[in-house]
Amino acid sequence: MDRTPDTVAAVNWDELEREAVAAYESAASGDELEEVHVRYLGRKAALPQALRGVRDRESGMTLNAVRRRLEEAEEAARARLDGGTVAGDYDVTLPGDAPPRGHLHLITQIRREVEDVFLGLGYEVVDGREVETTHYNFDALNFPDWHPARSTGDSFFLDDTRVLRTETSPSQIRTMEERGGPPIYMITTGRVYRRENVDATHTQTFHQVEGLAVDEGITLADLKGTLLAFMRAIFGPERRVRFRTHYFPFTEPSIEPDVSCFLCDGVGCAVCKHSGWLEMGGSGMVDPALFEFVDPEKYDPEKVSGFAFGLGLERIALLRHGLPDIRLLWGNDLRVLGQFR
Ligand code: FA5
Repeated sequence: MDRTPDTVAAVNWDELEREAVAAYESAASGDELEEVHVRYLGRKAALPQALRGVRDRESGMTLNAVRRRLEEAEEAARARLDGGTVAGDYDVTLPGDAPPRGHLHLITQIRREVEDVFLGLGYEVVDGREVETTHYNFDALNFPDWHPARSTGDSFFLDDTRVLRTETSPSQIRTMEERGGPPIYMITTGRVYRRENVDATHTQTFHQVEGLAVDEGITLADLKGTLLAFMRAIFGPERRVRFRTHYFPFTEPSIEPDVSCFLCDGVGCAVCKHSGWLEMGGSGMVDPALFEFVDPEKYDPEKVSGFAFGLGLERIALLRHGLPDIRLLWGNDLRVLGQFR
C-alpha cells in the first residue's frame, strides 16, 4: 500500500524551492521576510505539512533537504536585513568591547624624553651595540688589566674577546673612530649588562644614556652646565646640581653629579635618605689617553678636549616617580606599568 500522502506527490518540490529561495532573496523588510517564512516554512505551509505526513525514508530525506535549504535562505535573508545579526545572537552594528590599548613602557618614555632634551641642546643620537669586544668595552676605555669588570664574576662574556657591554661608554670610542675629528656632540641610549646581585636598586640588565662632547675649548664648566640643563628638564626647573669627585678609567678628572631632591628640595626626606641629594651617575673630562688611543692626529690632545657622562635610565624613573624597587619596572605587572601612560 502506498502510504505517501497526496501532498508529497502533488507538489513539485524543485519548483517550490526555487520560488521560496527567490522570495527570501527579494524580501526587502522584516515584515516581508516574516510573510515569506509563513508562506514556506510556517506551520500550515505545504512543506512542513508534507513532512509531518511522510512515512517513507526517501521522501523524508528529499523534503528535509529542501527544508534545510529554505532555512539557509531564510538565515541569509535575515543576516542581510538585520545588517549582520546572525541567528539573533548578537548585533555586529553595536559598539564592541574595545581591546585593551597598550602604551610605551616607562623606560621607553624616559629614553625618548632624554633624547628630546639632548636633541634640543644640539646633540645627535647614535646607535651602539650590545655585544661588544673586550677591546672597545675595556682596552680602549683605559681599563687596567686588574679591573674587576674584566672578570667573569662581574660581566657576561660570550667568549674570550666578546662581552655583553657593561656600560654604554664603548660608543664614545666607536663614535670618535667613525668621525674624522671634532666637533662631536652625541648621546646614545640602550641596554647594558652586569653580573650583579639583584636588589631594589640593581638589575642585571638595565639602561644607560651616554653623552660625549668633543671640541676645542671644552671645559668642566660646560659639563656642569649641560648636566644642570638636563636635570632641570627631567626633574624640574628648580633643581640644583652638585658634583663629587670620583674615579673612572676613561675620564680625568671624574665627577659624579647629584641632583637636589625633587621631593623635599634639598631639605631631606626618605627618597634622598635625608641628604637632600640624589646620585645620578658618572661623568668627567675625556681622558687624553682616549684621544691618543683613537687617533692623536684627528684628536690632538693639546688642542681638543671633551666631556662624557653616563646615567642610569631606571634610576631616573625610580627617583622621578618615587618607585621603591627597580624590579617593579620589569615585573610586567600592569597595575604598576599602567600608571605611566
Ligand atoms: C658607568 O657606567 C660609567 N660608564 C658612567 C660614565 C660615563 C662615567 C661617561 C664617566 C663618563 P656607573 O657604573 O656608576 O658608571 O653607572 C652609571 C649609572 O648606571 C649608575 O649611576 C646607575 O644609575 C646605573 N646603574 C649602574 N649599575 C646598575 C644596575 N645594576 N642596575 C640599575 N642601574 C645601574
